Amino acid sequence: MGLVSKGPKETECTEEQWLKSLRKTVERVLPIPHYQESYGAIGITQAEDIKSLKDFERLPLTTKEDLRKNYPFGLFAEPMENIVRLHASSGTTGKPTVVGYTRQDITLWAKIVANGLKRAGVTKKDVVQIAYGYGLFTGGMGLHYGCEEMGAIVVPISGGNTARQLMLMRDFGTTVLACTPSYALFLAESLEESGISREELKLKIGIFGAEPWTEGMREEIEMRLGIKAFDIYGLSEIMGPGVAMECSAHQGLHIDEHFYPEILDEEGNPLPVGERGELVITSIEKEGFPVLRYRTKDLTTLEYGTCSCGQVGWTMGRVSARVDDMLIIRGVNVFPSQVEEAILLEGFEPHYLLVVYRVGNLDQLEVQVEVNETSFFDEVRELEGRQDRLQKRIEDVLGISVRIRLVEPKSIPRSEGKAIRVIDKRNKEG
Ligand code: DLL
Repeated sequence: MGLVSKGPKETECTEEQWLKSLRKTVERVLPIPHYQESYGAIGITQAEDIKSLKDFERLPLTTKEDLRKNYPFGLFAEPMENIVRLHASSGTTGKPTVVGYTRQDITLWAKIVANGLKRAGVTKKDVVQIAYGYGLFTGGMGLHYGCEEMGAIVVPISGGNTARQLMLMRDFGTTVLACTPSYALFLAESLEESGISREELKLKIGIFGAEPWTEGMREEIEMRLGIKAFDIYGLSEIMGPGVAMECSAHQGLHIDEHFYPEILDEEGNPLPVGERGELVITSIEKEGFPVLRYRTKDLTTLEYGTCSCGQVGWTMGRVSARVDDMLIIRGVNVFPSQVEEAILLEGFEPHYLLVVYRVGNLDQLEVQVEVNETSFFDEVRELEGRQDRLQKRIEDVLGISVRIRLVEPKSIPRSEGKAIRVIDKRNKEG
């Protein structure tokens, strides 16, 4: 069943409700100099100036750059004495983006995550092993508070230490695993070598997110761990994990009602329901760090309707990529997820690396793909055949020539958090 594509823009009553909530967020941010200045420039000086969703959609977008310019606390809407927690983005260069939560924000976040987990079938009887990193990254703490809110048993193990993860998974009777999909795959691989059998585990649900992953990757993880895998989406600037999450119908990720989503094209114009573009989010009811029309840089689609699980509201498609992740190779747009799909379809495991480099003035793409232990000992001719088929498939999808390099089992570094899929050597080579 697909969702009924009918936006709240068509139903006056829902538009009124959204407007009321959005005006509250506008009211909350207007005392902040950044918003005062940028909204003032288009004649918005009070929340009542926003008379319709159309007016709202004229408000300037907020970018990561705006957050950086106001580093660290310039966009907080509450005095510091009311802030009880800080998190920060995992950016590798420059200043991180910092977000602050009031006590009520933390309570709200926990409720939002708990609701998402319930939709995936998690109950208070579950033992949830949280292998997302704890710390400034929102993954660990976000899931932690959500699980506690619903009364589940939390195992706050954080990321890494894989042998210990598996031992405790068995000894504590873990039923739910929460981590990045790439780490879940690494855990599956390590389990097969650990001497612990799958039958000794009670695992049944996986809560995976924080990085793009494909349907093929889901199938691979579900098969190897014997679980049902659910996609969880979020970003620190908006709140952290839980902004959207899949239910057992797996028909997209339900966006929690505390977030107002839009999809925009590259120029920032609204796209109709169902079209793929950049997700923009406004928070509702957040106190410490409310954010309006935030450009997530995540590419997805939006739909509005009733899911077969009974939930009514916005759903988003799987985030296939970030605008930032798009490689431009010889003028062609390339996303790592396109390569991942092809790799899985040709029966390889999703351990791969895209290496982009330049020979003379020409961009080259090398796709390194691991072979597993079994196929490593296959006839050379058989392996060459698979390599050729993979090359053809990737070239058909991307429309550019690529070089495939099959590499030894376990030679591509495994990730304990967000996987690194691309090495772009072009800039370094000048
Ligand atoms: O990754 C929050 C999170 C933690 C989400 C745990 C889910 C689970 P950041 O470090 O700020 O926050 O990174 C946010 O990660 O803009 C997306 O590009 C990507 N991302 C997050 N969830 C998904 C997902 C956390 N389910 C950035 N699918 C976002 C694809 C995702 N990409």
